[in-house]
Amino acid sequence: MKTRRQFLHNSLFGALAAGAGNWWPDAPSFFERPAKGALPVVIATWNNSRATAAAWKILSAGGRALDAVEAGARIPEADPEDTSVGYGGFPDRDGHVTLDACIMDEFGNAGSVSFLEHIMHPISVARRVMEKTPHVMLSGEGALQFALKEGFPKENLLTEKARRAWEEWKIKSEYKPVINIERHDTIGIVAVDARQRVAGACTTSGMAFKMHGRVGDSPIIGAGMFADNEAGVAAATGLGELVLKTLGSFLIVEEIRRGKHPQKAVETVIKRLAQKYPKDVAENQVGYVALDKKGRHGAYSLHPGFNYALYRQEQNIVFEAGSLFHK
Ligand code: SD4
Repeated sequence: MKTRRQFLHNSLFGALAAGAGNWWPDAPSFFERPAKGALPVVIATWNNSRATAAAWKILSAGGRALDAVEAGARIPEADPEDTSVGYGGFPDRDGHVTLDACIMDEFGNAGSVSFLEHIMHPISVARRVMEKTPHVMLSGEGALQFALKEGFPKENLLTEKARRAWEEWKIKSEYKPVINIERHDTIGIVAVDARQRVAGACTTSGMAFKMHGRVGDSPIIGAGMFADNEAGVAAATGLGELVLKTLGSFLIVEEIRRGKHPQKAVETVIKRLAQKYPKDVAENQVGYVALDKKGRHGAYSLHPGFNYALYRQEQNIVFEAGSLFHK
């Protein structure tokens, strides 16, 4: 008869052996070394090359991917000309600028804020949620109270430009999202540092003139962004409702974990979206950026017009992404 100790030993050994298939061969990038010069690397949605430059400053000095993506995300957050992120973001249909953001580090820690008003840097509040609370997500008034307690200043984020756009929108009050008419939007920024640590951040004022209280994909871990140090990291932009329904960033990282190149992974997920929601994808844009642990990148969207900033090997370049549909 087996002793209890033998039984435990055998079960544990058996479970590890059986489970090995799940956490070893599925994560080839965990073992393979990146090509020389492939790291560090940072990629951001849209023409956010000032953000990738801020991130690169940290990465090229041997810094941590988490610090890099936070520094990058703070650039459009503070830019009054960027009408999709932070200060200067277009308000909801009641005139409130409400912000969503999330962040993840190489340990799988995550922090997020949604429906946050009056704070210029929601990405840094999300990081505080991650580091200073036992929670992942704070929302609305509670997120604001936490931010104020942490010393973030309360500010008016509605610029004159955004207020005028809202006044104009109110004339027709047409509640209809549009495919990226501007060449910038939500920033998703993801990085792998020189020590092969991954991190990601995503921050937005969400859909312009949305319903009051609407929260998109950007603060939702796995939808707007997802990072897993065994595989890679991905982030989304575009119509949050579509990203939410497919947990796109999570799915991309899982495809990478199964051995796909990040480019193939983002293409797979965009195709999945089109198969599942053929009507919705016709008139709406979604785009993704992704990196694997080896520093290889991917970017792809539903429609033409999506671009991304890639900083690697001392070069910061904005590229046009490929798309599933063509003009
Ligand atoms: C959202 N994906 O809130 C974000 C940002 C956005 O067009 O609306 N981009 O849905």
